[in-house]
Amino acid sequence: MKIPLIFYANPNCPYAQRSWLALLELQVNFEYKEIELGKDNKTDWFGALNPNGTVPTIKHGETVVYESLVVNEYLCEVFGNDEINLMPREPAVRARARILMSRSDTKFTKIAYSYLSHKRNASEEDSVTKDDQLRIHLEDELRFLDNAIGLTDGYYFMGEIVSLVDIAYIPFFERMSVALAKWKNFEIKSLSLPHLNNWLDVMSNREAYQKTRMSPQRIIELYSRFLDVDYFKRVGIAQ
Ligand SMILES: N[C@@H](CCC(=O)N[C@@H](CS)C(=O)NCC(=O)O)C(=O)O
Repeated sequence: MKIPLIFYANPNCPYAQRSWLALLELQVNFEYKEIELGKDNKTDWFGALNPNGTVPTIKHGETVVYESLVVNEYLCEVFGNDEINLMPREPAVRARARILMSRSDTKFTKIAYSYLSHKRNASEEDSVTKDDQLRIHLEDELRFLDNAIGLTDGYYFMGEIVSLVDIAYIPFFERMSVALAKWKNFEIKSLSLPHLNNWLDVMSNREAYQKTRMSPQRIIELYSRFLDVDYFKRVGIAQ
């Protein structure tokens, strides 16, 4: 008998999207339970599953796992097989995959959301300089990522096969491509980042990704509200 898997998520959450993508790419059967953030995740029953009160969380039989990158490695270990696996086999290559995944949270998202959240005030010289510094920092990070893909023989971060690394980054690129263009006039696609821009095209064509992606209109609607209340600074994703 198959062990049931419940996936607690919210369609607006990029971290939950990571695990949704891993479930789809690994062709796992699961039950999707939508969690209303600020409400369901504050309940005792959800706190008993995940003391951090965050999505994604999964319950696989009696096993509960949370933290998107940890959930995704668990899914690979349990459901990956010789045909479909989202982690490389070689320990050295696995280590590189983990370094890149960790970087998506410790560097890329922080840098991108800090730039997006910075309110430029053209009348203040300092503010203009700060905005430029944040943009340059982001451009450097994007170049690093472009170079990381360029080091491999394939279109993906780990080479020819899609992996958890691609899955860790794509939900944030989805949001940033739209939000930075709208609020910062910053178009990732117009930069000379051949590997990264090719990766964005290749990822956009994946069936699993197409099932999980948010429309540009929805991103703008949601992020307008978030930026109005300085949400990204409040939750610590932006500095
Ligand atoms: N580090 C966590 C971050 C997850 C996270 O922050 N999720 C947000 C939604 S995008 C959440 O559940 N927030 C709780 C809340 O809004 O109350 C992960 O990778 O899973």
